[in-house]
Amino acid sequence: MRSLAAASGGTIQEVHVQSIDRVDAIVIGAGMAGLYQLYRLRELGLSIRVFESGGGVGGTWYWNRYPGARFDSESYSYGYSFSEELLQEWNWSEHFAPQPETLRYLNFVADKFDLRRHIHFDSRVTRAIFDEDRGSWEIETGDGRRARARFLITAVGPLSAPTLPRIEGRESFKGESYHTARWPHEPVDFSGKRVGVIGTGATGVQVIQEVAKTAGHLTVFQRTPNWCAPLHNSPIEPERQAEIQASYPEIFEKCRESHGAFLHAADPRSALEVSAEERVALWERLYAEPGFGIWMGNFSDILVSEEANALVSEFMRGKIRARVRDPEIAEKLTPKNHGFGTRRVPLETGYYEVYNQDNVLLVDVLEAPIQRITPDGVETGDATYELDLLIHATGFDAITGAFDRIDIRGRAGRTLKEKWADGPRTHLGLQSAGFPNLLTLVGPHNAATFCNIPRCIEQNVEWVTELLRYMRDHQYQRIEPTESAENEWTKHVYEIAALTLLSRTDSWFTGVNQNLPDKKHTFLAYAGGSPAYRARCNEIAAKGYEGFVLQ
Ligand code: NA7
Repeated sequence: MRSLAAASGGTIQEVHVQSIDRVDAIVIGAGMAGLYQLYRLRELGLSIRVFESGGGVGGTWYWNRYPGARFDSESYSYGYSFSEELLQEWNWSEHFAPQPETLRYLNFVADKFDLRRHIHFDSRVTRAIFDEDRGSWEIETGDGRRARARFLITAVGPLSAPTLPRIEGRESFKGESYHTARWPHEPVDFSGKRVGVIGTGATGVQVIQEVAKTAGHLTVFQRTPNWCAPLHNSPIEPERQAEIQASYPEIFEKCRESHGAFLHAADPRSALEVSAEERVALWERLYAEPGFGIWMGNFSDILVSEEANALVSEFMRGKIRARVRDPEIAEKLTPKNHGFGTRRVPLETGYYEVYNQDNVLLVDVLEAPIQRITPDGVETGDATYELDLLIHATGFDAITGAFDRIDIRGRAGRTLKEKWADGPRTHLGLQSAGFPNLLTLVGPHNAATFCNIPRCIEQNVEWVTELLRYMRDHQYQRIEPTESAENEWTKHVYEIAALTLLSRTDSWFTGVNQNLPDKKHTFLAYAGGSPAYRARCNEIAAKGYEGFVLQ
């Protein structure tokens, strides 16, 4: 294999349009997964080229620059764990860091490990074709680059393909208008403006509570209310910083043992086996604690038993009523069609209190659906809302969307989009039959999709790296799962999902996005938990990659 620099005749920027770079592995995406995969494969001695559609590293943290964007994971449980030096060098300023800090962190990582020189920025991969004769992948990008490699590794992110609302007249709005995941790099000023926000998912909640601070007037267009819980963020004091830096092994061990790789492990008891007083005591404690404890550290059956779930939902309903002054608004903010935790729980800081402000109006678009967007604002069935600025916090074509936006063709020219039209089919969420040497980090049906993502990213990347090492050592050129292993894994994913209330609730986990009427409703994540997933991946590797054909 020729090296990157040799293949391009100099620096990466000098690569000529249409020249084909030949490397060992192509990675799509320079977010958390892509950067770490690049680091590991380079360490293995492979030549790698990364293609990134953004103008810099960071993925999610590059794109999602909207005001209020921040971690819902404890900062120190979110950073990479692979480098002790990095852990000791980097100080998080807050327990739940804001987006600019995370982006700075990822830039720091890219510089520290000298990763940038392998990355093409502003370069979106549009096609990836498997060449059966050569046994390699060839990709093309929107900016006219071509590259060929034996391995194609996607690090495209589960929530990276934004979706705008399917509402008549959307393009006609004459004020400023942004999707939260395509936020401008320059600051946006809300002061004195009439701002509208469509969407009340985890993103909407973060942006609403921030915009409400300065907007002249804010109108929130809510379709489905979500069960939100307090984040309880705070700065990290110097003494705490020292403690954190001394206890990284314990922090990561705790994450490794918990279902979602968070610092919050479920209480093993059933909510139904304890007294009402004990239940409420735990819930009050979790509600008062920072982070996802109320979701991840709750009784073990709140996401599997309707009865347990109804109890915790009632507790959360009480909290909304206590925080929102107007009982009618409190009622509108209370979810009716799903129980607590069955969709992604938005963490908030004063979100409910926003609706006590005089400059904020909640419009329930279930009651009066949005009819159209006009040059001046939004029209619902019964009113017109004039706006200067409209924010779409309308989510993503989750988990499979970023794959569908690339024309990926495997053996016999079959597209991945066609193959996954009725739902993804994979082995371990890492490979799909008919697509040799394509490895999908944080892909559908991979535990990383329901996880404190960096923890699962590290597991995915390390597994892939060991696979490529194994293949090199044993002189294998090609890997592909068997149909039967794929069928078995897919069946397992659905069986596990069926045990949980998540699979019975419309959300991005189940592929429901009303702006994508053709998207198949199925279960896209893996709900069996990261410890079980990791054990299965390790077992398969230990058996010489059982369920995969190596040639
Ligand atoms: P989500 O959770 O998919 O939320 C999107 C929101 O936008 C949700 O409230 C939707 O209501 C709403 N939406 C979308 N289209 C419309 C239209 N046409 N009219 C009214 N309301 C609409 O995306 P987020 O970005 O908030 O969060 C995604 C993940 O990113 C999050 O879970 C974190 O893990 C990070 P609906 O629920 O469909 O009624």
